[in-house]
Amino acid sequence: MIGTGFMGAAHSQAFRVAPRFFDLPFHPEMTVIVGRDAAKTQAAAEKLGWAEASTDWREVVARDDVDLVDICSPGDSHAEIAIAALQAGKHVLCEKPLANTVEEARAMADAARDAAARGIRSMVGFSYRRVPALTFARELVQAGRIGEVRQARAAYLQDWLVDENGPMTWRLDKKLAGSGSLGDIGAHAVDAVQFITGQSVEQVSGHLRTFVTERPLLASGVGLSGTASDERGTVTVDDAAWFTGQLSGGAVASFEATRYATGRKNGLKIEIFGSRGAIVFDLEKMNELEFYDGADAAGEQGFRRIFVTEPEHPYAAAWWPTGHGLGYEHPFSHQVRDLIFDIAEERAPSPSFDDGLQVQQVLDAVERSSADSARWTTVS
Ligand code: SOE
Repeated sequence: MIGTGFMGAAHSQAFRVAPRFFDLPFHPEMTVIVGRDAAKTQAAAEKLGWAEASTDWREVVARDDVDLVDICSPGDSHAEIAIAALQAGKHVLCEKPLANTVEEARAMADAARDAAARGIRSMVGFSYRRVPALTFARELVQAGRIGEVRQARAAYLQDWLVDENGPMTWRLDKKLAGSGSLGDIGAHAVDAVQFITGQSVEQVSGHLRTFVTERPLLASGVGLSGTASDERGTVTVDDAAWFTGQLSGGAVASFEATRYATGRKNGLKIEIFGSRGAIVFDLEKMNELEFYDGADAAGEQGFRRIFVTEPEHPYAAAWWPTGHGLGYEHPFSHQVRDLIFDIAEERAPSPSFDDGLQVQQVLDAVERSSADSARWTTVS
């Protein structure tokens, strides 16, 4: 495990828990976690369940007793670590967005394809694909239950940056994070729409905006919960991104991503409208899916709320009795489950690094469009 922060903790939980709920072909052994600070990494190893701690990722990805490397560090380190791990013959799981730039993402996708020829697997961590209600939405749409998809709306809204005196975090530094709301959460919106509809974003018209351009530097602690110093730093990423897109199958889409939507905590709302029905998903109600079936009798039509907690639903049977819902952390376990099966059954995991590259190209097109008065820009 590379990284001891938010995602390092979420992915560690998944490796601890997945084998206890799913019958897996291999049992993951949590060998070593890597961070920059020796004492903090040792504490993280103990807390998160890793046998050892290290501050040297190069030494770790070369170890014979490491088969899988999970990259949860900030985006500026993804490419170097992933490529080294793949070349050392390790399977790789890498957090989204795949990289900070298209060039890095392309190098990673090339390395992943070379490694795949040697039986080495790689996956990018768009975990929300594995929220049961979202996976189920894709099943309905792909089975033609809403007919031909014409319109998609996706808004990923959070509010954790609303306080303009909240201290800087690495997520506000373009060098470390690549972009702001766009890559951190807009990437999820893009991936989810493409995953559900099976159509890819081909053209975009985008706007990016930074509301708070300077913040106090961090004196101690981590991120926004840390304490602010008297010195100030410059925010170099977007605070909000909004864009429209044309999809490969002829549908149109709109996307919003912001960490300034006061009152919205972790709302990823996705609406897909087709010629015969519609679906609505909201991450703040992640065990539910709304489904409008145009095949219902005329006087009985309306959105029905499906509680996606039944054994018939994706992943749900492994967990709790019917009706007992799941939370933010469960999709990470589903990710681990699927990756381990892919490795054991010698299958290409999904989403692949090529999928991660394609999302990166969408993000890049939005940035180019925004810099050019929102001109229609081809994803390339
Ligand atoms: C991870 O999947 C992730 O995108 C984080 O990187 C975001 O910061 C979080 O808000 C949503 O989940």
